[in-house]
Amino acid sequence: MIFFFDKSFIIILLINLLYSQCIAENTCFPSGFKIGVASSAYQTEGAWNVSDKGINNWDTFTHGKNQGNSNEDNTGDIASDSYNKYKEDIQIISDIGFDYYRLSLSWARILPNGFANKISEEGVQHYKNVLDELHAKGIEPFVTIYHWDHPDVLDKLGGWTNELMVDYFEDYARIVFQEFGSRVKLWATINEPNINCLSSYSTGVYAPGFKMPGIGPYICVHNMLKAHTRAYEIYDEEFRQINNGKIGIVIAGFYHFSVEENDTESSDVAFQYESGWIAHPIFSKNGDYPPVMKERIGENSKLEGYPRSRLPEFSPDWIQRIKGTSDYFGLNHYSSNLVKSVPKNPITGWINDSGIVSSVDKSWMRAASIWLSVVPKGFRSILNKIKCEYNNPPVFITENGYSGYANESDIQDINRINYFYSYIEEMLLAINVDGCNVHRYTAWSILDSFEWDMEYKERFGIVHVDFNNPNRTRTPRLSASWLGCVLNRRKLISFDEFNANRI
Ligand SMILES: *[C@@H]1O[C@H](CO)[C@@H](O)[C@H](O)[C@H]1NC(C)=O
Ligand SMILES: *[C@@H]1O[C@H](CO)[C@@H](O)[C@H](O)[C@H]1NC(C)=O
Ligand SMILES: *[C@@H]1O[C@H](CO)[C@@H](O)[C@H](O)[C@H]1NC(C)=O
Ligand SMILES: *[C@@H]1O[C@H](CO)[C@@H](O)[C@H](O)[C@H]1NC(C)=O
Ligand SMILES: CC(=O)N[C@H]1CO[C@H](CO)[C@@H](O)[C@@H]1O
Repeated sequence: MIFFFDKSFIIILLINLLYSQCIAENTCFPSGFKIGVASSAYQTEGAWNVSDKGINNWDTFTHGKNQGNSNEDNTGDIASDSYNKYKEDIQIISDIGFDYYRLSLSWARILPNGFANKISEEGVQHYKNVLDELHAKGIEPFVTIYHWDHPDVLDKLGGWTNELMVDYFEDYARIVFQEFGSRVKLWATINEPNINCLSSYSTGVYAPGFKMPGIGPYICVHNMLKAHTRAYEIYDEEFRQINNGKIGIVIAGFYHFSVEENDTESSDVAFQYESGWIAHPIFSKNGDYPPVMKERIGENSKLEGYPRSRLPEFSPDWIQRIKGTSDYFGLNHYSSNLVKSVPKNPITGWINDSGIVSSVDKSWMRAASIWLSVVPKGFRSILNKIKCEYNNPPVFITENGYSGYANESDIQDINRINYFYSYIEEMLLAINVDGCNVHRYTAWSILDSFEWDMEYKERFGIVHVDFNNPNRTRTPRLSASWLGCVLNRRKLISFDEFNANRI
């Protein structure tokens, strides 16, 4: 029994004991689990007209609201000024102790003409500086190639409703891999195609502001799925061997709870119309759009007299090509809702193309954003849905966060800490109890920033930004220091425990 006195054996025993204790308490992250924080280019950078940067879709859209004038109050012209203050931001990220930083690139800063015939040296150099600064601080960059901003000239050509956007995106992606491939090991192609396409081409609250419900969003997602696939293929064929990184897509997903207890269908149908719209073509065994979308949109289109479905069809070749083009499932999850099935009406067909109506439970606490109810248990549910639907793929949580009001002084953001705590707790149950394959967790967002149609009215930052001060002064909120404590201990820590250890 000599081995019993072996030091390393006793250490392993101790580690196992501690590990089983933290599993029992559901406070520990799996070994190798990484925690990061995110932002996006248009929301934070500002510097809309520096050097030879081209005008992008959001410059045009926001300036249009001001009769063509620049105005820092409701545009991203200055935003959080991160273009100029990136070193300060990276220092803050490093001080909190994050493992990685998810940021996006401004297409118009890199390709001012929109096309690949001219690369901006200054634009490329800016991002090399940012990436070098991250590496110098030991922070891993996680780069989103497209987070909703593109050169305005491409919008003049129809934006994402123009199928040639697939080629333009391919050219842009190749340049991005060439320029930054040695500095970046983790890529996301496109952020939330469903939200982007619905807001840009159905409700019209995002650039370019078109209202073409039932048509625009389906074409937009169709082209984005192809563009994503081309970028994935290029990385695979031309860069993976040299750069040895990972590349995937970021998908938005609520969890949808059925209102009626006997309803076994509506939760799944709602999932298919939201996350499944993007995920089914990429992650399912058979590929292509979810069968329920093809059926119901086809039926509605027929009733409406269209000669073909408003949901475009993929050729068998594209179905095969799109399948499997993601090294991880990037999930942006914030909230949940309640859903109910409505039977097909023989004359008007499926309501909302889906046969689903949604609502929220009035008892749920709401953040500043009208769409953001606090429903932590939905996080565990959607992780289990992804596990079951797509055979437990590796999942990276690419966004999760809570919005406060701009008019509230909220440096002591206890609501945000409670949100993070309760959501991370449910994520850990999904991992430690249910066996969901989650590898990363990304808090949204590092800074207060331009919140798209909500401008500066909602604040997601764990760091406050003073937009009335030309210096855009940064002040870390309490949630930044709580997350710092979680990172330091590598353990989910309650607010009380955190508070007791503060001076
Ligand atoms: C850039 O835009 C700002 C307004 O946001 C304006 O004051 C400035 O003159 C512009 N700079 C250049 C180089 O056009
Ligand atoms: C569930 O039960 C309610 C009330 O009995 C009924 O009206 C409804 O049609 C049922 N729904 C389903 C999906 O079976
Ligand atoms: C802040 O604005 C929101 C929405 O306009 C409002 O409901 C809330 O009462 C305001 N809070 C304060 C402290 O003024
Ligand atoms: C902005 O920062 C500069 C340099 O740190 C400082 O001198 C100036 O007072 C600040 N301005 C405001 C309005 O805080
Ligand atoms: C998301 C969406 O389009 N919801 C609509 C579903 O249908 C009902 C009834 O027509 C509308 O009120 C919703 O806006």
